[in-house]
Amino acid sequence: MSRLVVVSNRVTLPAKGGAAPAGGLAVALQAALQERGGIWMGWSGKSSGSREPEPLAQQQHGNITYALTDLTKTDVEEYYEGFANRVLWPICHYRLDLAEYGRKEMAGYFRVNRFFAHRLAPLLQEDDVIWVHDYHLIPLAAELRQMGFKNKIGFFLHIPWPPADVLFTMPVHEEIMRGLSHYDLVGFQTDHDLSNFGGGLVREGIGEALGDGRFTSYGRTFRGGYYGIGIETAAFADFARKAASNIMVRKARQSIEGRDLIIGVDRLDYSKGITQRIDAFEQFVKANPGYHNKVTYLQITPKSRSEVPEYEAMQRTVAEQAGRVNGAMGTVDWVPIRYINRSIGRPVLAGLYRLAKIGLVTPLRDGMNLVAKEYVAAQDPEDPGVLVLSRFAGAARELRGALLVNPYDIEGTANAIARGLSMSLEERQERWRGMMDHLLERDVMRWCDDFLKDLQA
Ligand code: GDG
Repeated sequence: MSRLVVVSNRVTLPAKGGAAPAGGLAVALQAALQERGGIWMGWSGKSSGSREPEPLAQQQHGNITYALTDLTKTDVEEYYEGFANRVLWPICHYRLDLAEYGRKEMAGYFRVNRFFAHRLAPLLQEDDVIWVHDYHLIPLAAELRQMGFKNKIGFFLHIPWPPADVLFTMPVHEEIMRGLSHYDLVGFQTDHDLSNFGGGLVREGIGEALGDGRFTSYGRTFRGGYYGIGIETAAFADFARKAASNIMVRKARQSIEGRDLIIGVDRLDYSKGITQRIDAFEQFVKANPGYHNKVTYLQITPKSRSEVPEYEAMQRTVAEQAGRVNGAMGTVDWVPIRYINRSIGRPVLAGLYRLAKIGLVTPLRDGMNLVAKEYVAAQDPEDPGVLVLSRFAGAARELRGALLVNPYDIEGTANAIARGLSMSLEERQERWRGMMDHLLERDVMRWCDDFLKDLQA
């Protein structure tokens, strides 16, 4: 089997004591590489003022060699904060209104991709299979091809791919589409994203769909497919069962004192629909006075991308909103919303998922959403909770046993919460079983195997 080389913007070194890091990409890739062995290359997260890069730092952990490169402050501002997070992220999440174009940032994005290619090149062997991850690195294959590399190179996009009408508002859409054509395989999370990609290509006359998942554009032929990312289902289920005796989880159980727990877990991001979700919870409590003092909504929201102004503003908005709802609805012995604005440990998270009667996962747009899958995997088969899931998450195309909601429809989401809390045990078990079977079959290793099999074919 050929050696695997994974490239992603950030490389997350394994946490001490085997604890998994926050962030879906890191959780999935560590599991995949550990099994196969290989190199994981990316940005160290460090930036310096100097133009001269330090030598590429390498570390070995188990089967994985981690190769880390530093970037300059300008690189980070232009490539990462500027183009990746203020153009590609909002555009791919259908937020034209939030995209901020600047020539400097666009040039920086392509420049840093070239830099990545030059850093990676000395590590590559002729028959390595290269797997590039996510929107930060779309032009990487084109750069490697220009340097003469003929290796199999695959690309997987973790976030949604928008329809042409949205994508083509971006001044450099042509370069981005051309960049994708240099891969041998371009993978998306869902059939929906793939059809947005193929549809855009054909409609704008820059390529053709040859059938059988093959496309041709810019003089190259490549394959497109969809590979919904999974989790380590069996391990996570086991982890959650054991977490029930975790001291923090026991404290949490005591502190909710027989009330029903509703849980939301998201990086602080406008794509996750957190403000709409708090509105929906408020609406649910208002419309169901019987639940006053009978329910606790726990929202765990680690800070994210605080250097980007929209994220900084959102941090204030969510904190104020949770405070306002608690002020208006709380009583001397009841705090309706518990809002935690930092990351919590993975065992505690797993135990809290299992404790919660409702997993409330309502992004406005999401590539997949691993929280939805983790919530299902963590449930007690004898008494499972209900997943309330946005129809605009990739996960909604797989988890048919969820109560699907439109997160923009506040009353609809409030009604789904009420329906979930009063659902019979029999219906909960039936819905859960179907979802769990799916997650066991299509776990993260299967995702990895399917993608690599198609890439190597
Ligand atoms: C991108 C795409 C796609 C969250 N808070 C804590 C914590 N987490 C962990 C969760 C989960 C991960 O972070 C979040 O993954 P998601 O998939 O929900 O979302 P993104 O970070 O936006 O990921 C997404 C994913 O890539 C994979 O392809 O599904 O659509 O946007 O694993 O558990 N973990 C801990 N404490 C926290 O407070 N320990």
